Amino acid sequence: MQYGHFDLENKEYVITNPATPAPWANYLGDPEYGAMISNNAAGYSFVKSGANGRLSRFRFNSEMALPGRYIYIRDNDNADYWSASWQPVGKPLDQYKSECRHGTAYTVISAEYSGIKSETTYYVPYGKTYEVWRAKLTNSSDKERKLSVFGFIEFTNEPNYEQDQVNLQYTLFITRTSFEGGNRIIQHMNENTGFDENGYNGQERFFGMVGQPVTASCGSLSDFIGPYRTFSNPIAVENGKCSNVMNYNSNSCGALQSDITLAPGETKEFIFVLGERKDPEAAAILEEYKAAGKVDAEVKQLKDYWHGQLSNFRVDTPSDEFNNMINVWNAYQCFITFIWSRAASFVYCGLRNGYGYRDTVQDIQGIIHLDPEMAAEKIRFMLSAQVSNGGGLPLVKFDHNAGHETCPDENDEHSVYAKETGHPSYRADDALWLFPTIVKYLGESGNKGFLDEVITYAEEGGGKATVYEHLKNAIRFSMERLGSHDMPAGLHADWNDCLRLGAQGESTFVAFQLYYAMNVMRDMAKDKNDTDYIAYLDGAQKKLGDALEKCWDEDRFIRGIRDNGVIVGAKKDPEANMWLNPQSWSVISRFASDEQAEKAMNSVHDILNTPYGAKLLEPPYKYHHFKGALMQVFNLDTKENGGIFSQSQGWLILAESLLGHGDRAFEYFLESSPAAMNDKAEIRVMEPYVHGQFTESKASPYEGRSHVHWLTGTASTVMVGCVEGICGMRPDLGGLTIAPSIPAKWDGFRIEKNFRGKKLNIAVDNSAHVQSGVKEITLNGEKLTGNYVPADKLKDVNEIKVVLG
Ligand code: IFM
Repeated sequence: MQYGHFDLENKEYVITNPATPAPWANYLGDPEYGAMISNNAAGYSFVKSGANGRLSRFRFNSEMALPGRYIYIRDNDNADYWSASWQPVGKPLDQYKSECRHGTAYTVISAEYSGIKSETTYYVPYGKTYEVWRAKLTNSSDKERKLSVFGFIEFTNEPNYEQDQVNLQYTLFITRTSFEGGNRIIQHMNENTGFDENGYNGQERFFGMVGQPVTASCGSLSDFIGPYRTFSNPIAVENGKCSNVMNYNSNSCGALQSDITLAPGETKEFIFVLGERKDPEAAAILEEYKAAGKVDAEVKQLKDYWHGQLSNFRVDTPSDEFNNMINVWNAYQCFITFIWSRAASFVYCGLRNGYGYRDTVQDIQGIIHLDPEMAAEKIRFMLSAQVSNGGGLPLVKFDHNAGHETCPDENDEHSVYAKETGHPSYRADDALWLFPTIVKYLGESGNKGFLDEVITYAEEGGGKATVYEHLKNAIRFSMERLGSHDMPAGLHADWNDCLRLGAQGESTFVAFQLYYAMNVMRDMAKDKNDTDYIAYLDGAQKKLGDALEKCWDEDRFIRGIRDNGVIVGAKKDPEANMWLNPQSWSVISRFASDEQAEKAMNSVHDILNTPYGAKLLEPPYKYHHFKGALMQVFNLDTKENGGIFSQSQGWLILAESLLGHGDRAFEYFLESSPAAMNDKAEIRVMEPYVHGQFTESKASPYEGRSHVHWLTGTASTVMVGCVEGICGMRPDLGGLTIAPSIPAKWDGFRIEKNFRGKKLNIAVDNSAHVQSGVKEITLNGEKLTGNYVPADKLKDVNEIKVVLG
């Protein structure tokens, strides 16, 4: 079943049936002010931190009415009322028509009911720390209409999410609201805690309106909603009268009522603004919105910014799914994960007040082809969260202070760091993610000097070092923690949070990552003429390779070796005998021989593949788990216990592409692509325009259902799989290798790419109908050797013709 469609031209997803199987969300705002909104205007906002800056409420894990940015409309001639989004009032859909356009950092919800059209645009102005809802109401009937319009938001009583939820004996007694200046509710919080230089005390939030006069207001949640009622039938709306009651020692809200008359065909505009500001500033902000055209100009500014970012890489392929995801939604999601990490969504409650090391370093990869310098800033930040022993801080606090942090003492649950973050020890893989990320940045930017930048280590007394030395240290971290089979120890976990191989147990996934890192470092060392280090790497990598060779088990690589020497993922094992990641990473790391690569990837296809992507392992753990196989807690074929872990699909796409298997690479793209589920939305449930963390697989009665929307590493791995893999765009310091791996049935495709300030128009001709293999490349009419475009041959605008065959 289909609830909407992609509008590629406008970079929007358009929901035409509002009764979606779950709230389908969009992100507004930036790190200073975050806001999420569903297709029915549910959602919440926060200032800077989802944990400590919560401005408006949300009910997580709720099947019931959700708080949101609601606008109610009441017909004062017959007392009928509805909302400008289908929910929360939820009028019958044969009478209520609506359309939601989720765009890049804005959402527009239009509706028509009872001869009244409404169109509400929600956004956070670029670079601002408040949000705007602009509602236009039009009388599409042929008689004059008398309406009351109510804007409504449920405030938190306390910016700390947890306190607001649980410490009610405190939080209920620290706020009061007041109505000020004829157009705004001010929520005062802790107001007796001292006066600032302007004579204002405590913290203040505002919810104001311009455009139409405020007839009445309400700052008390219970007065607005009324006892035994919900957002779907607030007493104030039902009665057509906000009570003008403000809260004191109770829950607060912002509700503003405006009574208007609309002549046939007439349109009136309401602009609601919500934010955290002291009253005089709130008044001044509202004043600005009296200027005609301000909202349209701000929305245009947002579109220009985001569309500009997305236009740095554009594909035009025979696949609408590919075009929509790579040009718009996967790209936008990559920016959102880059900005918000795992901080706040409809699933993440915002309590994780920091960046996961591995997650963030991987997230960066998803935007490098779109904005390498934005990526570089975050890479520097993450390098400053690397400890001088080479490991990454498992959780990097949002207020990270490089050179002054505590760090995990291995396996000491009582260390200061463990107490502060809940993470007792290092992960085996964290700092190894720096290699693919930095190598991609160097290639995209051409900024070789980056390796010589000096960056402070995380911990007190850790000193500083060049990026090149940081990377050497990351390798040292793994090399100093080898198990008895000469492979990196699994430590507290590797990429798989649920796999605890132990301080002596060993992980083949990390071993492949280390093998990859050594390849990257060798290239860098050659460039620096660091001959001693090259010799060291040659020896270390040979030994690691010998160890990995022993991990080959007929047609697959094992997943690891436990502390007690027992193999995890042996072919003979009754459960979990086949794991996805070691197979794809054996190829990505360039370790696997051609024969191993073919066999391993065929095993993946035969054993793990499903209509919705490849499972993480098979069979799931049921009877034969061991203590460190934490995934056993999950239902079968769910999450790490045999679910289709979406992040791993990106590596699979990349691995098949590197092997030149365009058909397989694209098969995996399509199986796991949200866009490909657009007409099966009732199965996927989650938004058909964003990736999730995982999809339930065969053993689940809900095979194909996806979970944990938006904030997931899937965004970046799939993006990399598609850009580097399927599109074959592989830049390095000297230029660009072009090696597409596409479905043989494609006649060709086009790419527009901005590369180091130059424009590349790339046309790939596949009239030979092959899956990969470049026969010829011409750059601005000149035939090149091989499939490499040297950067120094590029003009400002370049026509690149690629012939496959
Ligand atoms: O790799 C992890 C990630 O850090 C958090 N989500 C789950 C992944 C797999 O366990």
